[in-house]
Amino acid sequence: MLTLHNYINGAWLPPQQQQYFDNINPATGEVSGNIPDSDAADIEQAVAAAQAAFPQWSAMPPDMRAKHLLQLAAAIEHHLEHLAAAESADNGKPISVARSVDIPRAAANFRFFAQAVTQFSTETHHQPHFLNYTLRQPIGVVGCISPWNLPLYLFTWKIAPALAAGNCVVAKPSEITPVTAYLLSKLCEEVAFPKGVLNIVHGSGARAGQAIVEHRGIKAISFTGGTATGRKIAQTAAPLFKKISLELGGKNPALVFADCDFDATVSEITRSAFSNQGQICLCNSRIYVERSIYEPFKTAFIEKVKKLRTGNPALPDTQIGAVVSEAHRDKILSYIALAQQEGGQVLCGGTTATVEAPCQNGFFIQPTVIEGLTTQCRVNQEEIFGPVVTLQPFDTESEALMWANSSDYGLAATVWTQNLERAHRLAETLQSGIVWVNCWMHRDLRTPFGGVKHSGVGREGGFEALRFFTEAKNITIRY
Ligand code: TXE
Repeated sequence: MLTLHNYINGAWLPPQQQQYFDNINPATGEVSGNIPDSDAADIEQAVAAAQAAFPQWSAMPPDMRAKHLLQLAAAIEHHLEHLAAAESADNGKPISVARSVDIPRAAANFRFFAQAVTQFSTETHHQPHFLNYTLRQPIGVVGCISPWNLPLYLFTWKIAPALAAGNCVVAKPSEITPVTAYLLSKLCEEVAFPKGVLNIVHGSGARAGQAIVEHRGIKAISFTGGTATGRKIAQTAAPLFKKISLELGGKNPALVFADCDFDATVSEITRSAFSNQGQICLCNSRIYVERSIYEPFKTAFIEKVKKLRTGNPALPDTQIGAVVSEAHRDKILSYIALAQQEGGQVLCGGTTATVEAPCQNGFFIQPTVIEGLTTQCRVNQEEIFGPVVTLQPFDTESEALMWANSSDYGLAATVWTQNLERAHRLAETLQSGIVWVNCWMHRDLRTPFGGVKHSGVGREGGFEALRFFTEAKNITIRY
């Protein structure tokens, strides 16, 4: 049993109200620890620590700040095995995924933004006798709120640019998967990270999260999570004139054309549909296939999906682990039931999966493929965020495009074709922040990352993130 503490001003503190809730291991259903149920008083303490640390941290030359971030990156790499095991146990994801994706990416986030800030430059604009230049100054104390699907990966994706840009941070990981954020606080001590610069407070969204968004000393909020939560955060932050960056849900289409590289496409779509049990905002959940290859695609895809190994996430050859919680499992199952009511046929999966001890009470769902639904039905419009995808045949490119765009979401779309003109045409017209052609989730940390429509506001990644976490100040000199 691991009892977590808040990390404030370089010290580990219990929540002031001394209240905790249970942390549940989703693969076993058992209680694995206690999580502080922090409230506004704990956030107040964290903000005070961050404000006190700000003058020194923000005045530090970028390469010195970078040095501290690089030390954290190295510490994450040094403890990769321990962090990966903790992430897998906390989230239910296969250990192989935590080891090869989540934890390496957390280190890469710190390393990338450490380097980026040393290359971050500002603009000058010249007129006769006047020189305008722009300062990009850190905002002050900022709030970072992250979700449970890629816990340390997304937590550090926000914290790293915020710190690199010279801000001090009050951060809250998801209360469903808080352990690796807690372990990160231990690494801060190991590398003598300056006290008060990064403060990590644990607790629920309604109490601790809401207190971060409401606190007047916190000048910007970077959030990743559900669209409904994003709306609530925007409502709270707008009258306080806070900067916000919201990375929200997705209902991502895959457009598969008859001229695609068939085998590679079937393999990649299996990955894009079911990686991390479908719990990545970038996963493809609506798969549109050109009618002439619909039947062969369906057969090959189902065959591949049936071969995915669902099991104990701690075992090295498991490909599909547990979904994150009992409540989330039930939500996903309710969408599978809804699909049947809406006229869909389940081609594979469709129920919970039985996994042997010690995972007999865990929250497992078989990878599920459904056909026979219309684009407009709820299952094809609402984010399920689990191992459930739909297949639908299309006749023309314009029909596929119309269906792809007929969603409130617009995060990431994929296009599978060997026709270069078509690829460019669709890349331009898909309503989506990201379009991948013949690939999925290929990430370059320098690129803008984020969605349109209900998938979010603002962009993360590269200099976009450093711009978000700074205020531009224009200075004009007459000479
Ligand atoms: O996320 P929440 P939930 C989607 C997915 C999922 C749904 C709900 O469809 O089923 O969202 O998931 C904090 N003020 N995504 O409820 O609530 C919360 O404590 C401030 C997509 O688990 O959005 C956590 O740290 N903070 C997504 C974080 O917000 C608040 C990944 C995210 O939790 C808050 C996860 C409040 N009022 C879920 N309420 C993606 N885009 O990748 C909650 N939080």
